[in-house]
Amino acid sequence: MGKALDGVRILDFTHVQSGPTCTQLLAWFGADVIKVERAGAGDVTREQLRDIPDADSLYFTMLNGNKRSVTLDTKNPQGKRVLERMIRECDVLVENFAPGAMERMGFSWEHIQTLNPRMIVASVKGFGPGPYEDCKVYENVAQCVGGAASTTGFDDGPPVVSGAQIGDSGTGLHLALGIVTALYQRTHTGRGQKVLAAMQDGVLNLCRVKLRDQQRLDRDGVMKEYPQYPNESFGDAVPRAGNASGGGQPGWILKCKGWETDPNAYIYFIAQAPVWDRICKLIGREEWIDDPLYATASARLPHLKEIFAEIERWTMHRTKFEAMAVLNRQNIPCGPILSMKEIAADESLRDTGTIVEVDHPVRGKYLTVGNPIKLSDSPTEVTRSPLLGEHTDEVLAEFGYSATDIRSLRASGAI
Ligand code: CAO
Repeated sequence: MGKALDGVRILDFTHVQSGPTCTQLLAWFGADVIKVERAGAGDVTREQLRDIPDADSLYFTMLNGNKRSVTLDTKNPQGKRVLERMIRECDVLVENFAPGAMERMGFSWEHIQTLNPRMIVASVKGFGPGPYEDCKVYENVAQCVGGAASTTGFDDGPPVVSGAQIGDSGTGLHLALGIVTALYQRTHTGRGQKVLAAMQDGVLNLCRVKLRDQQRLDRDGVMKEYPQYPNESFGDAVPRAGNASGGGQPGWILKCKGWETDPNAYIYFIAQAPVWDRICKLIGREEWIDDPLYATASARLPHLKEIFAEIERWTMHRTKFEAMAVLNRQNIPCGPILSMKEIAADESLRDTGTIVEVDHPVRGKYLTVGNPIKLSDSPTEVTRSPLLGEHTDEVLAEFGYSATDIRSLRASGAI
């Protein structure tokens, strides 16, 4: 069966996490992703957080599946000529170097355009144009400058960053959408274009409900679904909301049986208005169904702490999975707090290809997260990440280099 991006050739200059997430997705959709790395070193994550000596780390292997690896010194004059030939014949160049690195290498947007006007040049940067555009940025910096950290955590504690890599992987997703959109536009215009996904912008996009709340706070001085209401005062910026829901249905994390020893014996419980009567019956508080202090969603807002404490008296006597089963039978939205250990063992995630076991010639078997986006006509087969320079000869031959050319390039240090 064909793949959605069959025939799309991508020159992948990405490293660390944000860019590699993007190109891995495009590879899963069928693009030929040629990862260009520095000879002898490669993507720095190959050796970061290593768990097996001399084997590419899980950090690298889980972000670079389905790609081919070429080593090329793009600062070597012969290496530059190889890169120019590759640019002429590829569709997309993706990079997430520090600002200015492509220009310092001699590959500005203008130069790339003269080589190949159809080329799409896609970049992740920390910031868009403005006072910080020259700054290097990593995941947690992005979470802080995009508004996520100031709105995450509890009111009486410091800002908190999320375990979800919304700065890196989130921006990689945004970039991937920009690339496929530009590829589509090129089918009408014949022209390439620049695609920029700034990490600050990507995080803010994922935090848009908090900018919604800032404007509500500016207008009303209070937000009634926040845990600060009605007992504590609000400042002038959106406060940290603990585990409150970011939407219109109140929610909270509640203890389940075993919470004293198991850090993940909890469930997220949503007190959804349409099932309020079922919640009341389940926890033995039928009188709340008609009590004007509890009967409507707005009447309940000042009592959310008390309501969730009462529901927790029910959940504490069930495991999170027992609670999940009972609540779902009643159509009450909820979700157990799953640990990574539980997720790794989840059979249904393996059945759908969301968790995949891959075999690697040096490290052996490892688990990775497969393609979270399922296309009915473009199935994903997850394959292992490449060894450093594994495909240099193969790829250069495809770009017209003979065995003699490749030997001489190797002798010059270009590859
Ligand atoms: N041949 C020759 N040189 C190469 C090369 C190759 N194949 N591949 C990379 N290089 C060079 C680059 O040209 C650059 O050289 P100069 O500094 O002389 O221009 C150099 O390697 C290092 O690139 P870098 O500055 O991007 O790397 P860094 O480790 O100093 O910074 C990072 C890393 C991530 C902070 C920075 O790349 C960045 O801010 N990127 C944009 C934002 C981003 O994606 N952040 C997410 C990172 S994941 O948390």
